[in-house]
Amino acid sequence: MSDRIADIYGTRTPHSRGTVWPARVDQYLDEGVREGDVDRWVQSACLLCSNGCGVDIAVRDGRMVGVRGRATDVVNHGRLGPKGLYGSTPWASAGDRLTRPLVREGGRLVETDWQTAMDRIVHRSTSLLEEKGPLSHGFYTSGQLFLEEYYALAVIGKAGLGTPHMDGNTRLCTATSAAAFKESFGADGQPGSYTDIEHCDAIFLYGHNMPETQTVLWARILDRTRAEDPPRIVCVDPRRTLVALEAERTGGVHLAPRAGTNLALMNGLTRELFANEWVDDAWVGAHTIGVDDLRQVVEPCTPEHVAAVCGVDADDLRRAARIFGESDNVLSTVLQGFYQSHQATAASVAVHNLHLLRAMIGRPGAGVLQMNGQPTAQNNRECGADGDLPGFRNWDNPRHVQELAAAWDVDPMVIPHWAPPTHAMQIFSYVETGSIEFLWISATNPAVSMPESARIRRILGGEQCFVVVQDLFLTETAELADVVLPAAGWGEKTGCFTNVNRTVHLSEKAVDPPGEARSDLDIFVMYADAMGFTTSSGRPLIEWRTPEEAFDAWKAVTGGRPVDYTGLSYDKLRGPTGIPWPVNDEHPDGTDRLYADGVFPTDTDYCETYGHDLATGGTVTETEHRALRPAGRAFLKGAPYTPPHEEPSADYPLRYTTGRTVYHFHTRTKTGRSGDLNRAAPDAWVEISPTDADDRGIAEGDWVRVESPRGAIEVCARVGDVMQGAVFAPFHYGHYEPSAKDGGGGHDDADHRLANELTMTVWDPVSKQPTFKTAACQVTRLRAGDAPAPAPTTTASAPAVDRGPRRRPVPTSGGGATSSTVLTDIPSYPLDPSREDH
Ligand SMILES: Nc1nc2c(c(=O)[nH]1)N[C@H]1C(S)=C(S)[C@@H](COP(=O)(O)OP(=O)(O)OC[C@H]3O[C@@H](n4cnc5c(=O)[nH]c(N)nc54)[C@H](O)[C@@H]3O)O[C@H]1N2
Ligand SMILES: Nc1nc2c(c(=O)[nH]1)N[C@H]1C(S)=C(S)[C@@H](COP(=O)(O)OP(=O)(O)OC[C@H]3O[C@@H](n4cnc5c(=O)[nH]c(N)nc54)[C@H](O)[C@@H]3O)O[C@H]1N2
Ligand code: SF4
Ligand SMILES: [Mo]
Repeated sequence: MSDRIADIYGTRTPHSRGTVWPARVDQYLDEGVREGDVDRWVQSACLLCSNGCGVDIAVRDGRMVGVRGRATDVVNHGRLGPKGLYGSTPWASAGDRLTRPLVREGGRLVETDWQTAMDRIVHRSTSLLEEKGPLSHGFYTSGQLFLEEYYALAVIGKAGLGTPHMDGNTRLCTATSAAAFKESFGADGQPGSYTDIEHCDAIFLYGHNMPETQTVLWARILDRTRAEDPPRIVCVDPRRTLVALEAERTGGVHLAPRAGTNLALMNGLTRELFANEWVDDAWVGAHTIGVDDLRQVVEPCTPEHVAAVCGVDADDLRRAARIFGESDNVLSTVLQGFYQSHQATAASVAVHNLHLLRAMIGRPGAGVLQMNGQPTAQNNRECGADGDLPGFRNWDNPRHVQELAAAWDVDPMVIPHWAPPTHAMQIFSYVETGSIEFLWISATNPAVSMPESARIRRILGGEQCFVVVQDLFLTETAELADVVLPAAGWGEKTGCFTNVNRTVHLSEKAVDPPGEARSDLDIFVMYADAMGFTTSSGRPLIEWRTPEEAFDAWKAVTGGRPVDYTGLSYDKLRGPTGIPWPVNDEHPDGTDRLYADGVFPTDTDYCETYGHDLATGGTVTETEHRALRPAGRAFLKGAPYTPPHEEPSADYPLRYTTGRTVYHFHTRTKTGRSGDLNRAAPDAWVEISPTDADDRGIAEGDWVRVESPRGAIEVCARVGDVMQGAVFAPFHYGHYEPSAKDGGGGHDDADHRLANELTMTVWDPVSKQPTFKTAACQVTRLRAGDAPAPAPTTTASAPAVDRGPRRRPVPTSGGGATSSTVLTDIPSYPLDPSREDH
């Protein structure tokens, strides 16, 4: 029995380079439940981050009572992390689940039946369509539904209504990942594989706190860095995260740039590759376009220049560049420290540039993981409920639109393609100004998660728009809705999802949803039926009724596209492991790594976008694209660094940045209902450097006020390992307060701790991803606290004074987590051990 709150990664299973990561099966069962009590185990994958670990759900008496990692799954080889173990199931039987629809009556939300709730939605929808047309409708969905659900929503929006105003919280999450792929390689699609960890010489983590946000992937890395011949780690993060500690341990480098200066740093690294002749000229000449322009853009960015802009040491930058330049195989991972900054796409594309310049793509150990965050963000991007066209089709290419029109049997003119799809930030502006009057929000909690919270509350709470919210709980957002629909969650419905390295899993229904809650697929189909959407030949637009029928419909539109699912089926996915797409006649067992042949989907007739200018977001036209004759070559694209939208000033002298802790998932609707996790991180805090704390007379645990030009929070201070001048706040804490049973209930001031009160309504010009990582702020001391800040000490949030092992034994009260190591070879995908890349 191990306490996986304190021991986040579990026991090490070190192994040598090039060998298969040993399996270790992690399991959690509710208090009082023993293995023999479990009625059945149901196949699924963990839905608490993009890693998508293979998992079986324990069912007893019709309830989910625990989880067990799947030893045979290529993603996790049996392991689970703290969220997956403790947070996957307790929320499902929480007493405050939504069980009936709610409608607003006389200002209050009251329970009603489905018929009444759906009638209201359909009535508003039809009358707005008649009066104002489809542009009155907006949809804001998620990165946490299933593929089948996104696809249904995409068909409804694009072929039923014909509105371009559809997006997901994926815009806040991985829009930059998709945008960066499209700019460099012509289409979305993760080039790398987790198996690169087993082969690489160095791992660069850019703005990615993997030890807290993909714990199982980090355990996989630790099993290499703690074995012989370890890869060196390079960390790019203004905080001294566990990644930074591992960089120090392995002889790598921790580069701590000032928040908001990523592109300057990347341009410096790129310049070093040119200056030291670490570029593979022959490969670059054959497989890329744009090297001369890139060389020019980065030329001014000497290490000394970068040092001045970013606040890093010039020699540290040189050392990091040398590691990249002299290693045979580098794996790079990128996440929110890059995506949620200004110039997000340019900085993320710069990571691709480094790999392309050194021909480090498509072979074992040399890969890029533009990470996802949410478990099913990838599916939304594939299916197009985020505004993209399904199957990575190009909205600007009439032939691609025609393909969909034929598949759906609708007039191509119904499918919005006359202008770029509307991104989430713009959708909310249209709601604010009244041109969107019907907004349907599913599986996301924007009142907590979108920037500039006061504005979001005003927009959703106003009279100008009819708001539908579809959720498991009465969230901060649902409280503002006109109609609230109770949804079935993970384990209560069947569907597929695809993790960050393209691995598709089937998640089977294990138990019935509570009360009258229904799956999101059923709800969307119910709406389509009630609206009477039909095809050109008069048939119902959506004829499928089951998830599997929806999956088969989806498969049919992926043929011939990069995201090819044609060789997959529910049956195949019931096998030992998830399977990475493309899966087709050519690759019947899936594809571990893309671009092994150095051919990229950039052909003008095939690509997902003609591209953009990275500095301004200006679009490249079809004619311009064709003139470049990309024909399968990747694009090297650069842009000069410009400062963030808001820099420190006399009134707001510090840099405000935000992010996560290992123990909570987003707005805590699930993890806040796990006593184990909640007690490990019960309340908000803010991290400040020892120097900045001293200047303000702030001691550990003191109450402070953190203020930006847009708002303020009052929380306890953790004097921590952030770089001087930076302030870090976790964004998990809205006004939801867990029950006393789960260690909550003590907060009388919960409205003043929401990190997004301070953030800005600004976004990247290419990906349109909003900036959560830079703003200016001031911190002032309010009063002494009565204890250290409620921040974990096991992670990047540890106190600055604590330079020893980071560990706070937080006793787990519930059942327990167990691990058993089975040091046998387990299948790595594809299941052919003779392939040298496994
Ligand atoms: N425990 C947990 N895990 C999660 C989630 C969760 O809520 N909780 N959410 C999932 C989701 S949806 C996502 S998107 C991922 C996010 O995963 P991550 O991106 O790893 O998490 P963040 O904490 O948002 O940001 C990562 C790091 O960016 C750094 N940073 C801040 N500003 C800058 C900057 O200007 N430059 C650089 N280089 N770094 C900067 C922060 O110090 C932070 O350590 O996590 C996924 N996994
Ligand atoms: N300041 C700051 N803000 C941020 C970030 C940051 O780093 N800093 N990160 C951003 C990122 S990357 C992300 S991904 C977002 C996340 O922000 P949100 O998407 O708002 O966060 P969640 O709490 O995951 O919200 C998901 C909602 O869906 C519900 N839900 C779960 N499963 C289902 C289901 O099957 N059906 C339905 N209908 N509902 C379901 C949950 O109860 C929950 O209310 O936050 C963003 N906001
Ligand atoms: S790493 Fe992510 S997918 Fe795996 S168990 Fe943890 S939260 Fe779940
Ligand atoms: Mo995310």
